[in-house]
Amino acid sequence: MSVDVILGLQWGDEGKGKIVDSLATNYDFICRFQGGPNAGHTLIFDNKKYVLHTIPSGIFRENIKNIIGAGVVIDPVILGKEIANVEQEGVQVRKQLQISNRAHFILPTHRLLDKASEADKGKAKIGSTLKGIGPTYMDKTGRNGLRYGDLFAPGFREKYTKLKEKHLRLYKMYDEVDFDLKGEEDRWFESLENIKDIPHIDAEYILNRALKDQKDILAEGAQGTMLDIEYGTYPFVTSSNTTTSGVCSGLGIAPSQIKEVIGITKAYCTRVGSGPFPTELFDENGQKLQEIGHEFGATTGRSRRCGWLDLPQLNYSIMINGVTQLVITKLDVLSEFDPFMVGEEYIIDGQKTTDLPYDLEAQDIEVQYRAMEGWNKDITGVKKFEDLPENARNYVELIEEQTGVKASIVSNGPGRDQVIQKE
Ligand code: 2SA
Ligand code: MG
Repeated sequence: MSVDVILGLQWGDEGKGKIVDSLATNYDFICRFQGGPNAGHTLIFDNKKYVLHTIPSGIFRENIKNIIGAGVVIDPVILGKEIANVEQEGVQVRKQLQISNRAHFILPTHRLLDKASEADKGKAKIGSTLKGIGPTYMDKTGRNGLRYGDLFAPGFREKYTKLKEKHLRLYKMYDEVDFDLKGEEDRWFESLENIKDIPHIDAEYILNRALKDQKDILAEGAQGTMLDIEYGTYPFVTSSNTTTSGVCSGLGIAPSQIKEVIGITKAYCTRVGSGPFPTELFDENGQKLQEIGHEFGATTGRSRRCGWLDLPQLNYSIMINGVTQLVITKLDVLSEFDPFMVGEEYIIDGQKTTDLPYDLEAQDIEVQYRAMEGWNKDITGVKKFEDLPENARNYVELIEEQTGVKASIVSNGPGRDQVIQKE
């Protein structure tokens, strides 16, 4: 019937996986539309933790089809491992998962180039996850890529070799990095055999026909708005469109099909990798947020930089995505802060503004904060919005007021059931 979107409004790790999992039963299809195994979507239920990188977060719900769309890039080694892990839990992956013929492959040499390019940048490195994301999207837009559907057509090996050889010529530009190409290639081809029987589909037809048949689709974003190739903090971004527009190109559906855009924001901010972050904290509060919030990369284990919520940044993301409802996650992490802060305005060259400059990094930004009273109380067991302490409710209402968007869900812990429906 329509497509709803869930995406991150910050720099990723807003808790999208958990929210997708908890809303999944309302949908017939859950689809990833961009990014690749640089994503780490964490789901916790039955006292177990699962991290998904390429597979959509609806995979643990029966009777839901999970689709990896055209805009996604796939590393067969990582996908093969994910499939094995999920299968161990009794999920019938081969029935529930389908892959677009148009999705591009990450080759071992894409990862080699990612590593060499980051090393070459030295201090100016992006802080990439080293999963080969940038080089793969470069080959896609450069019209050299290898697609999932190619695996089932003649000449796959030849196409692979041609692309690999091009990569090795490019690699000569860089200083050598440590990389076992032979071993990586062997694993890559072995893994192809493991994933080959996942149905490969023309996802654009499947999804558009499903919409005609009154089915509901949820598009699951990866990374966050500030990592969008167009509107993020360029060049410290990922290489895909992480925003609502990426849903249309990444799944082959029209903008008119999109109904709800559910924007996920943490109650504070984090960023992993390099690049500007106006409300970043370098004091004990930053460390405390990191510890209490367990702020470590789900894919690389890197520690995440932490700071207060940034309203100009949040409003920018809401604007770019056309957010219709907010989900505020990790509110429980703030229970131990009194007071805590929220960034309200920037001062750039002596001028107050709530607009994000196009090059956040080039500007000397001073953030004006509002102090918020804490609630000093564990809220992880709260089930109803009315039962939250007054100051916690005040904070949620302040965010709603300052953004003009209502919060539909507040999340107060990592578990599947730790979600408070608000409206
Ligand atoms: P890349 O690998 O080329 O996409 O990296 C480019 C920038 O994008 C950032 N990035 C991310 N930021 C937050 N979370 C991501 N996923 C993992 C997670 C990351 C991890 O869920 O924790 O485990 O470290 C993600 N993926 C990419 C990246 O840090 C670069 O700044
Ligand atoms: Mg993550």
